[in-house]
Amino acid sequence: MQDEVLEGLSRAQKSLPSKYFYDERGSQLFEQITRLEEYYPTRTEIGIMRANMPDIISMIGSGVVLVELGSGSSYKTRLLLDQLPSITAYIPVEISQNFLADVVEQLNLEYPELTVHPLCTDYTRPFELPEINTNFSQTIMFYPGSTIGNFHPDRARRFLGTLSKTLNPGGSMLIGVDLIKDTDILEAAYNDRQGITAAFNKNILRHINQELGADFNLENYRHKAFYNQQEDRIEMHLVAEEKHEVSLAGEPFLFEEGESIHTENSYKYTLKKFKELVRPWFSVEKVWTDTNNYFSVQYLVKH
Ligand code: AVJ
Repeated sequence: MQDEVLEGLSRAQKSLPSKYFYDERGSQLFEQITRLEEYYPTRTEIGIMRANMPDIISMIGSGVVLVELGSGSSYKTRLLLDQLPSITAYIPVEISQNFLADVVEQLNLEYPELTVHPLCTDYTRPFELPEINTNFSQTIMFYPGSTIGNFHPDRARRFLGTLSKTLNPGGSMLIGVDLIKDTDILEAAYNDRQGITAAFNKNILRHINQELGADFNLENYRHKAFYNQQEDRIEMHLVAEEKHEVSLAGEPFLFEEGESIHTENSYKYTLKKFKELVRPWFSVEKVWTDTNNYFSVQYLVKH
């Protein structure tokens, strides 16, 4: 973490990896974001899944191993677990040991029949799935929330390529992908009136203070989020309100007034562009969207 943070803060455009939003407080704040009026992705994705569940279930089939990338405790996971007729095993892949342990405990209580094989790892690096001794028909990866949007498209393509190597041919992926839409709607989703997204953005500095002993003063920064139309992405930044210095690992970092730290990209896609992105590894077998075409849930099959 220290290497990545030092590297990001040493660039001409200072930046921080967005995965460091998610300490305990960050995860709570994100949870609050998902319930905001302005933040359409979560409720739209859930709506798409609920409206198309029979279709989704029939695409997935029975006797599968379900692998979920990231937090496995969500409402969306339960939608699948409740509806899939027979599932051989469920593998939540999650970097936080504590969080993973809670998920497993909770699922064991709620789904006593379900075989859960947790895997504690950073899923953005190559990993191997635990060996399953029971027969299963296919492996299906579940990657909801448009988290894929945090990667630059080139990285997203390489990342999906790495994931596809852990799948057999015919293995599949159920993925949530946020779509390009009116700029006002996009920008409102990342600039909520209650300031929850601003608190979430600033929390990355608190997390770094706590973990690496930096001395960021959160009050020196203001939240900024806007849609970059050339790059098809929402950018989040923390903008220094005045000139100041921050020290981290014995190194000083100078901030000019108005200088920003780029904390997150959230890429938005057209269906066509996403199809081209995955083409080296996956065929898009099915796309479900909402009536506004705000969001998509896609069923990809490895070829
Ligand atoms: C969890 C990465 C999908 O990009 O919309 C929400 C994170 N950032 N509000 C997104 C986020 C600001 C979110 N993802």
